[in-house]
Amino acid sequence: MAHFELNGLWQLTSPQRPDIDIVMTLPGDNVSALLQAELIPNPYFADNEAKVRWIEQCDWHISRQFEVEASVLSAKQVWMTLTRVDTLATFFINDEQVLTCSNMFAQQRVDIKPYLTHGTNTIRVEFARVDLEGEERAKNLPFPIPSAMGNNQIPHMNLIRKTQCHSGWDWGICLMVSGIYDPIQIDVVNELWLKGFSTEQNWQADGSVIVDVLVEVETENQSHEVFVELDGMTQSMHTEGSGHYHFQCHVLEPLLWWPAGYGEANLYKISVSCGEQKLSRKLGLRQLSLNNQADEHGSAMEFVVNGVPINAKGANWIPVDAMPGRECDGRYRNLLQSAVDANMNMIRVWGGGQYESETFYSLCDELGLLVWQDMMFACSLYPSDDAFLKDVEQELRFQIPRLKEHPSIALWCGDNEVIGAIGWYDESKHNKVKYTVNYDRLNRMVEQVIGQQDDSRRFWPSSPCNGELDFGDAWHDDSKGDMHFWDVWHSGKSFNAYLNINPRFCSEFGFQSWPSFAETKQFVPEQDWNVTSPTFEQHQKNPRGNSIITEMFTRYFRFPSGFEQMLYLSQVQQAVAIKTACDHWRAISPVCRGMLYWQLNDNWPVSSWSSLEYSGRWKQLHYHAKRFFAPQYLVFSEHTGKLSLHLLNDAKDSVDVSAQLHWVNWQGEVKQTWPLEHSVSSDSNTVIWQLDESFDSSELKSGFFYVEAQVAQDKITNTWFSSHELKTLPMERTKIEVTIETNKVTLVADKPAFFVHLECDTDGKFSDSSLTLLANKPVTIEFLGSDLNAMATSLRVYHLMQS
Ligand code: BMA
Repeated sequence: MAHFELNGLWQLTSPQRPDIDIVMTLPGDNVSALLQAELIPNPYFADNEAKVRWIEQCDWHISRQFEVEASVLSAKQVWMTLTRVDTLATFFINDEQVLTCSNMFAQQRVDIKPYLTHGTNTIRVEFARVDLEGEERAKNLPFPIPSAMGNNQIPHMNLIRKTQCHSGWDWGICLMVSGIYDPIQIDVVNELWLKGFSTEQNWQADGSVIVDVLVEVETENQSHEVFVELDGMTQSMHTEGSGHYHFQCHVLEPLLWWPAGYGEANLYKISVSCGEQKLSRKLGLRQLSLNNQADEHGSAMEFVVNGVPINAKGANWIPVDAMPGRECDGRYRNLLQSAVDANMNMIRVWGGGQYESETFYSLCDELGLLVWQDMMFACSLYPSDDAFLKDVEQELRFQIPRLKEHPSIALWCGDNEVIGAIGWYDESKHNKVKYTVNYDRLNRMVEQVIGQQDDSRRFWPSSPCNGELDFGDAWHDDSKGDMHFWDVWHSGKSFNAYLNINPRFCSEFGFQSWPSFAETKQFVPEQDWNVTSPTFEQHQKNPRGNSIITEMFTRYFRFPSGFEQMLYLSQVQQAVAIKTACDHWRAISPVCRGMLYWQLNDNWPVSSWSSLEYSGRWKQLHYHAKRFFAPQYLVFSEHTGKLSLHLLNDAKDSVDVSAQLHWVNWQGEVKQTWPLEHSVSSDSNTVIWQLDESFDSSELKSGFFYVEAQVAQDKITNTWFSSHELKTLPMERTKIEVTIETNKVTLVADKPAFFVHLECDTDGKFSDSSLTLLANKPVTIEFLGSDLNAMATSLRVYHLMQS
């Protein structure tokens, strides 16, 4: 069986723009192609977004030629397989219509043999306007289905199965891209086609696992020998004709797959072969369940892997790039590696984006990142008529079997915030019963179809959600289910609001920052280096965003002295906000078993809630996350009424920790030290110190607590201030001496310095940053990048008192 792909160079044209005839690379998108051909300015630079919006008002055609040999024409069938076709696309081969696509998330397969001729063939794809189709569909609805116009700049996107944030979001540029983002696969089938295989794990009481393998073969009734290879064992079977063939492989002592921080993410290679055809994949052997048992606090929301309850720590994921043609393997790896480097073990694939590429899930498998997988619905209401349900069912019948093979997938979640959205729109607010039934028709179908494809994982109706058929307020009810807590950012409450809730699992909470100065230089012309400039306002999609950041400065900090310091301080503020939440929720462990902040990444350079900038650069929050998500962590908390130091150990083994707690005044004198030696068991939360009466609490404003500990290779530190209002604390002015030797940067401060942050204009992160420096205690930080010279010449060291 021959196999080829129709990737590479195509021609891009538009009937509305006869002047355009350029090259477009597949997999790829039309906007990237126009940019590459220099027909548009970079949409990510300055306020260029508006200058490229004409693209969405055109139809786009792509075409190429390919050669077909006689052997292809004599084959039984020639199958073309399409995935991630964005979105309303009609395919023609040699001017004959072959198929139409209208769901970016579905797979299409068609036998193209009847359309092929010997020699040169032409394939053409015509992409139609999604906005017009949306309007058409809206006219034919039995009742209005409101869409997320606060986020989307184009109405009725909810009626079309396309990545919802393509038309903009409260962090997203509106680029109504078209294109094809996976290779176009052509399979030339003769008498045999090894179509695919799926696996199921049946765990035995003795800890072994029987892997059931179902192999799909299509053949002209000949008999064949099929082989399945796993863990050094090979099974074979004689097959007669087309069908599904069942194999069983018994793995007696499985090396388990563990999430990051709990053990190795062991993977086995499994291969299925028949004749010359071979399919392989990686398999992770693990048991996973979701515990929702009622308890004294409400009911649990706890993932259990291989019998071990997991403290899920991580962030929400949005698409890598608003121009999907730029989503290359290297960028996926870089972002996901950064997640693991910050001690994350769970990523939520958010419903306004896309079912991700194979690259994404394979990396999560490899890195030990659990995946909370939303279905692709977000913040809008959605139809429940037969045509729409059928459309969605088709996508699930492709996506679920594909994704369920990945050990990283932990949960199927129905949507993002669609239950909540029933209460947001006038139409539905005033007719809740009708819209709730409408919601449930779609949600129920999604649940049923998922259940038919995979009964090994739980279905969770929505995020946030208090539980099955519970349409309560999961933005505020912290007793059950997963919560989205937005009272601080969107409702303007103080950081203390994080301390007033004890969520069982917080799957969204976030705080924005501006991009770093290094990032800013990449997309903001110098005359716009000002937070109210046209560029900055164009790159802030949350209408009150810049005001919230600035207003919060006035609550907590002394006002920054200029543009660069404003950028820096916005990232301090973001880190403090999210750390406040995570520190508290870790201190109440195991009540809270999950925290996924909004959001990990950016899909273009923008002011947002992300901890990684568009370039992949770590914001200060990301350095803090590395500390506050560490499996072993020391955290200060007052939730018991007394200032306490908790030692957290999330790992499944016990650990010995030897820590030093210091009380230090602003001048830098260490006034008191408590040596703390502890051996703590697995999955534990232990109070190892409390502030007692011997300490004069009226002194608390005269300094800060600083704790440091060594656990194996890792250093844990934490700093405690008596107030979030850092502006009220009489910190001293500090001078920091910086010396650079090759990739090592040594910092010495003459007084304590806080949020000491290193930034440079070249790629690469630092081994630590946004940290506390004690007086006259040198700290050496490594630069983890390649261009040492560029680092040394552009290095800037920021700290709080300098801002
Ligand atoms: C959440 C998300 C996104 C949004 C974010 C910030 O609720 O689901 O829709 O970007 O809030 O507002």
